[in-house]
Amino acid sequence: MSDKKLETIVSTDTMREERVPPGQRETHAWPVLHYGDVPKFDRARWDFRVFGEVEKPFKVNFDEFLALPRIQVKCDIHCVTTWSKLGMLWEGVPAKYVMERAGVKPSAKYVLAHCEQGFTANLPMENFVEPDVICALKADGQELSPDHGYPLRLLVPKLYFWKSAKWLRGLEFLTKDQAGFWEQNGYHMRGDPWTEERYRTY
Ligand SMILES: Nc1nc2c(c(=O)[nH]1)N[C@H]1C(S)=C(S)[C@@H](COP(=O)(O)O)O[C@H]1N2
Ligand SMILES: [Mo]
Repeated sequence: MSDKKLETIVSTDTMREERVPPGQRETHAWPVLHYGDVPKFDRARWDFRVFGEVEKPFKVNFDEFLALPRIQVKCDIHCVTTWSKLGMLWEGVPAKYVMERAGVKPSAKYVLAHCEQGFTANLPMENFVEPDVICALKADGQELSPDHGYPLRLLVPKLYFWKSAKWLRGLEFLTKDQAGFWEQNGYHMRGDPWTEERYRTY
């Protein structure tokens, strides 16, 4: 399948006059940041689960996941440790596809991303439904490297990059917000870089 045939969504933040949010600096490198070890990928045991406040929970294996519809997303990323990387091109399965296939209930107000080794990240539904949110398999034309989340990570370009959970294995829809790993450790429940929602104040 040629990349040229994929629809490309341009994240609205890349159209701002000032691309770098307050307190951030542009980097051209792509630093690696995470807690713990890089998990080994076990293709035979890997699955991706969508569950919680949905009409039709589902589970797919790796080959089935690779066959799902994809889009490309042009966006910037902003790490809370103050680096921003501009103009990336990502590829993956749109959040919209996941929501439609699972039949997300109106009662779903939050999303919890579940990853290898029990890592989690939470975000409000209103941020998850943005058209630039994908379950990403590729960045800048390459499969993700093990360090950057191979084979799959969440990509939420308009929130701080810690919400873009690496080694993603599932998405849970929730009625009530539930703090993920970094959120339990003091980071913000939403994490909007433009208003510097870096830390929890409650
Ligand atoms: N599974 C997992 N995903 C994670 C993290 C983590 O600790 N575990 N850290 C987050 C943080 S704090 C950041 S800044 C980004 C960094 O992604 P990168 O290493 O690809 O730059 O991954 C996010 N995703
Ligand atoms: Mo981070």
